[in-house]
Amino acid sequence: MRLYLINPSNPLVSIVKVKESRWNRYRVWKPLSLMVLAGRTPPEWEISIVDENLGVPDYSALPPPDLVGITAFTSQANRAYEVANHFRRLDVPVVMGGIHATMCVDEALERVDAVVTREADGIWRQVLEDARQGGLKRRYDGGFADMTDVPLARHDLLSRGYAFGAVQTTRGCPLNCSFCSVTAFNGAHYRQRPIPDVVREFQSIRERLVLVVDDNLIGTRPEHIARAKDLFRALARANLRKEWIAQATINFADDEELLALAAQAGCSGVFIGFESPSPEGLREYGGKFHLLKDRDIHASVQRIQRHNILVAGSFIIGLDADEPGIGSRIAETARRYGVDNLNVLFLTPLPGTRLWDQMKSQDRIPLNTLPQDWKYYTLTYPVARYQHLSLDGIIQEMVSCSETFYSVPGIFRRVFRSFWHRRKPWISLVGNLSYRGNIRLDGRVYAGFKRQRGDSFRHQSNATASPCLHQYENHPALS
Ligand code: B12
Ligand code: SF4
Repeated sequence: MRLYLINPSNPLVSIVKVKESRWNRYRVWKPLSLMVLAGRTPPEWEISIVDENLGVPDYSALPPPDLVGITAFTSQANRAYEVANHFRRLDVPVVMGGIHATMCVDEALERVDAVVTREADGIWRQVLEDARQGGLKRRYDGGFADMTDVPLARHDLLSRGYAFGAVQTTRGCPLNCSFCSVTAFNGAHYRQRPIPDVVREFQSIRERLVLVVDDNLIGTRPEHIARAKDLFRALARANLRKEWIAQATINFADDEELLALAAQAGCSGVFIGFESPSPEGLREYGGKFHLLKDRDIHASVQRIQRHNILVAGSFIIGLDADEPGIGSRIAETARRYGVDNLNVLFLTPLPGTRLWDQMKSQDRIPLNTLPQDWKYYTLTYPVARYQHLSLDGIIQEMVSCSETFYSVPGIFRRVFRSFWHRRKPWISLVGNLSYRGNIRLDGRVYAGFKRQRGDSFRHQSNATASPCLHQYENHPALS
């Protein structure tokens, strides 16, 4: 039995940029979901993982499979349906899973043979068995996986072309920020994989650099932090000779032992979501409000950096509190915090989030020709109507933010600082140049976006109901 597991490209994101800027090799990441599914697939299936972000193959030249599994974030949904259509025309059954199919079940069911909602670890073998017997059901629900039952991902199946390997150690997030899909998808309960499994999986990764995909590697409660310390001790003992980066909340800075253990375990950088430079902005959307308010963030960032760990700060532009001037305000705030890299994203109503419901009810989502418009839901396009910023205005704020933070003197200052403190100046340089290189590309991309979709922002929408279901918003795990 032959199985293709496909990660569809989003032509508007990395694929174009990878070709245009070689630094972006460091920003293409492995589709871990498919490697995890492969780890749960019985040996009678011959598996190929296709990551279209590295190049779209000529599917008709490949041997026809018995089953196709497609993953998709919302931004990839449109391409996912094109790929599904290709295989269904050949009578090959197509199963779709992942975040988008979960949040938009009905839309996906119209375009594929079966949908698996939520985490598929526990149900994937059943899906394969049904497919083998020709009895695929229309819909499966994996629920929340038992973390002792998450298989070791098949890292051997995607071994070339990436700068980073990928691993997951926890799922779920209790903070439930209104713009984020994680709590709705993975639940509010913070679940941790057994440490020996994580160490074994790290050992099976060939790349020296690894992305830990957890939404928050350290968690927020004392027992989470204690587990993170145990994990770091185990990774350090295993002497992996790897460097890894992860996402964490700012409370990472509050425990010197945690920081020291993370550094010993190979942590070389963390992404931290600061979301907004203003308390009003934070209060508006943040489950993180209480972690950030009244904190000396510059001192917290410095404490992390003292352990030779780079800090990339992430902000959102387009909150209701954001007024003209927000772009340079974010750049200035990030400079003041002393972060090594800055990543700013447009506030985007993703299906299944509270923000989606709110903006939808206020008729603030003009990009609603679905599924076609999903390709713009990359957080790098302004897809909504923003309270105090027009389409041109918000784009201008984004450009001015990038130009201010990634100015040549700004880059020089940060890289020199990393060099002076012996804090991975090369990584800092590559990161900064990669972002700077994208400013020019982004300008072209925004111009194209305005040409193609600018009109939608000028009329009030007459949208019909969205095909997305929000069936998990009242799930017990969220209460
Ligand atoms: C790592 C990551 C990335 C990596 C992507 C690596 C990759 N190629 O997969 C990078 C940094 C590149 C990235 C980029 C983006 N990301 Co991202 N990312 C994540 C993160 C943190 C973890 C994903 C992961 O690897 N999980 C581990 C695997 C094992 O879990 P999983 O993917 O959920 O897979 C399980 C199930 O979903 C299911 N499943 C998944 N696929 C399939 C397929 C089949 C056939 C079946 C049966 C089951 C199945 O089974 C798996 C095992 O249980 C998630 C947050 C999260 N918790 O999901 C956000 C998340 C997926 N990203 C998100 C977003 C918005 C983006 C961006 C659009 C925005 C941006 N600019 O950063 C871009 C999109 C790029 C693109 N290609 O279009 C949103 C997606 C929301 C949505 N509705 O689409 C999430 C949920 C975060 C959030 N804040 O809401 N991301
Ligand atoms: S803390 Fe991060 S993962 Fe958790 S809900 Fe907020 S944005 Fe999402």
